[in-house]
Amino acid sequence: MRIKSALFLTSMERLKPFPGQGAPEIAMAGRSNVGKSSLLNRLGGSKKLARVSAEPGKTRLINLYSVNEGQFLLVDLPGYGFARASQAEKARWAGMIEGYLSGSGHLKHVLLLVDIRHEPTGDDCMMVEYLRHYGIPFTVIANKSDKLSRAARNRAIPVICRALAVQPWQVRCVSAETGEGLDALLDSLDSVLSPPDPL
Ligand SMILES: Nc1nc2c(ncn2[C@@H]2O[C@H](COP(=O)(O)OP(=O)(O)OP(=O)(O)O)[C@@H](O)[C@H]2O)c(=O)[nH]1
Ligand SMILES: [Mg+2]
Repeated sequence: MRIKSALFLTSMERLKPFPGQGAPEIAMAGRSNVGKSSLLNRLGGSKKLARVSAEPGKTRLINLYSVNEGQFLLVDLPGYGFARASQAEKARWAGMIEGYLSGSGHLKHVLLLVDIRHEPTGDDCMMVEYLRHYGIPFTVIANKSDKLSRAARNRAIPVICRALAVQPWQVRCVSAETGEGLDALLDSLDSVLSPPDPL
């Protein structure tokens, strides 16, 4: 698939009805600073769609973007595991993320981003358990592949698979910085958005 247009639709602290609701949704989840907003900008073809920052904790609301004039919505979620946040803030974020994931009737798939250089954390494992519990299909996106050599990537993927109890085919190596792996990721979204008819 090709993304021809992506437009900011709305921001919300908790799920509520919004204009444009009803299109299939693909959400980006992951720890703070793994590159969710960067990936969204890269996919949408504009650095100005979502705010990116070297400081963790940049995205603090659920941000929705309409792709290809409503073909589907990309949802940029606040990052979890932000060490400097207060307990109250962490609880508020968890409520926001869980409220969205469990409450959206239109969520088709979650792109669960991790930083390819780091072993997934307990928070990542909890997110995977949560997605499994609610039966939400997901793909693990190992972002920042530009930071590692090919040999180091090949060592990193099994570590990610083991930590999250996923198979290698459930992990995609990408770089929001260079665009590597994104054409294949977009192609895989075709089948997410229009699953084959049952036999
Ligand atoms: N080298 C490299 N840097 C990246 C890549 N993706 C993101 N970054 C950098 O990582 C930092 C965090 O990126 P964001 O997109 O703001 O991360 P986020 O996951 O949205 O963070 P929160 O909004 O805090 O949850 C920024 O400095 C980005 O430039 C990548 O593929 N390669
Ligand atoms: Mg962000």
